[in-house]
Amino acid sequence: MNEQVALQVNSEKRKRVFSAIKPTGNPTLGNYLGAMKYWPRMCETYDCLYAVADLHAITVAIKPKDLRENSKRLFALLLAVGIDPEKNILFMQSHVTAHAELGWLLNNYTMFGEASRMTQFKDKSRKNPENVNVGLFDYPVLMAADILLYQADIVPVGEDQMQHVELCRTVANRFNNRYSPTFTVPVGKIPDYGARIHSLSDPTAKMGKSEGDADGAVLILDRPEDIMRKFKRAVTDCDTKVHACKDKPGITNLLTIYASLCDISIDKAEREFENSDYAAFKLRVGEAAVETLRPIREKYEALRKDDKALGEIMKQGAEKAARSAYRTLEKVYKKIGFVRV
Ligand code: AQP
Repeated sequence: MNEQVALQVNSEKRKRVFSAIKPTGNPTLGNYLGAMKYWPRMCETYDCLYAVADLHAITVAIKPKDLRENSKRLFALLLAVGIDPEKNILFMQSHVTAHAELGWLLNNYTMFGEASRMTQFKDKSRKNPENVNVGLFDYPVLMAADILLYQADIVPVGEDQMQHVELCRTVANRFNNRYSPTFTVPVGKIPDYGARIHSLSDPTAKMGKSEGDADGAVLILDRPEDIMRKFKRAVTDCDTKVHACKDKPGITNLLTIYASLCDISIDKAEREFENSDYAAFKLRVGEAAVETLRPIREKYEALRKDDKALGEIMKQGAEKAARSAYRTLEKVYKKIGFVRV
């Protein structure tokens, strides 16, 4: 086997990764530690596709100018965290219309009861009772379409999205069993640390980007002084020991953040702070966040100076993604029995 053929065979065996993030607000440290941080490294082992899930963003009310700005900002941030568009396929979901098409088709293979059980739907409906729209309910089906279009093997996600990946597996298996093997049934992969980062002001709640939790959510693009202020104010408890356990959600959250920022275990983080008081501990976690996020913010600011170049990267990414997506979509149409000409 010559070298070129060997390389090709090798690359054919590589598993495929797909993940996405929706441009609903300003991305947080939770989004970074639960997902984005791991994405750039994965292309060393896998074929990776990453999307800005803009179609998902309209399941909550959003102004046109915010959707536009959030989408560009998130796309630039994904580049700034290190996703190389030459080694990964990075694109805007709405630029590949196959997502909406497969989403509709898969609605017919998803049971109402299954979609009704999704915790995120229940949570978001409770928080926004005035806008419980069908899109919000259908979100996990569109997410299944996102993943299945690319025959992804692995879906890196934070803990909150695992239930949606399970639904995707159910739908894929149902379709494969009804017709014949069509979709790769993916597995969800959550990081060892950082799978669920909580709010700094309410450590029982998730750190979310669209919750309006000004002091509780650290933004990836926050200025260092704002990051430090948020960590200094982080809710702890009336004990003094820096130790992770269920009775100390604030300290546990801060230890999780620190361990994840420094790529160390929680045990190691606990040992590092065994002689520290809470104030010194919070200061150090804040500094670690500043050190990690500063180069990302700087790279982001440089990228945003040229939105035209950003648009070109989006275009090229969508072209590459579309090749794979329409192959799957065509297969699905044929299996169901649509006339294709
Ligand atoms: N707090 C978090 N801890 C760990 N991981 C998180 N993720 C989100 N929040 C945390 C992970 O980030 C990825 C992209 O998320 P998304 O924007 O597609 O959806 P989401 O989970 O609904 O994120 P948000 O920030 O909470 O957005 P809003 O507030 O708009 O709903 C996912 O892999 C997610 O697990």
